Amino acid sequence: MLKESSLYFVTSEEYSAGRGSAHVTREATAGGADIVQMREKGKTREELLALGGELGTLCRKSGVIFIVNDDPYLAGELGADGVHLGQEDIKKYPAGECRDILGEGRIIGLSTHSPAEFARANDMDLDYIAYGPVFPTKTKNYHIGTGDIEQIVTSARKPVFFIGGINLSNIEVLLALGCRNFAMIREIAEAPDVLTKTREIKARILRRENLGDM
Ligand code: 3NM
Repeated sequence: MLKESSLYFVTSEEYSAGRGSAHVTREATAGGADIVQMREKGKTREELLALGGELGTLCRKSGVIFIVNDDPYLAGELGADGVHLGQEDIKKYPAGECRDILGEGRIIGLSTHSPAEFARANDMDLDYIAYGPVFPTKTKNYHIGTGDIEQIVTSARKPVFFIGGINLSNIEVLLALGCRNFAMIREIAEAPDVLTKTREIKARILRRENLGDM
């Protein structure tokens, strides 16, 4: 289900310029986002169930993978394609337990924030790993830079989604280092024209794929 090169949109109503996440997600999926993660820190479980129902339906209609942040039970209740865990979440819900909760064939992803965390995740029963924040971002008070990325790319045994402060201009640095999968909030959610911006980012990622590994 996960592709060789892909664009992963992470929702955040806080950074959506006054628009709802369902609206922004509809535009992002129309523009070519391959994966959508519902990540809404300020919402109650009830609100997440309502929004998640809406996002799940529109992702299914457009053949987009739908992931729920933090909570495998919520992901299961929503019939999502998978769950994305942070370093604290996975202590509470180890990957095997998530598979029991979610059932066969579901996707489990984990955030990592250093080469050491990445190396541990590389040995776990996960479907993908997120690595970041690569560049400065509003949602974290630090970033880890690009120094270790080549080593991350060459050692990875599953798809790696680079995240944190990525935009249409600095993505060039990551593409040149061999990165193929990218996750973003603000570059997409804050865009005045979400559809066009998503389409531009996706085209840039796929152009890299078409050029091969030269
Ligand atoms: N997780 P933006 S960075 C949600 O490094 C999140 O694990 C990160 O938002 C991590 O694209 C990040 O606006 C924020 O920088 C991504």
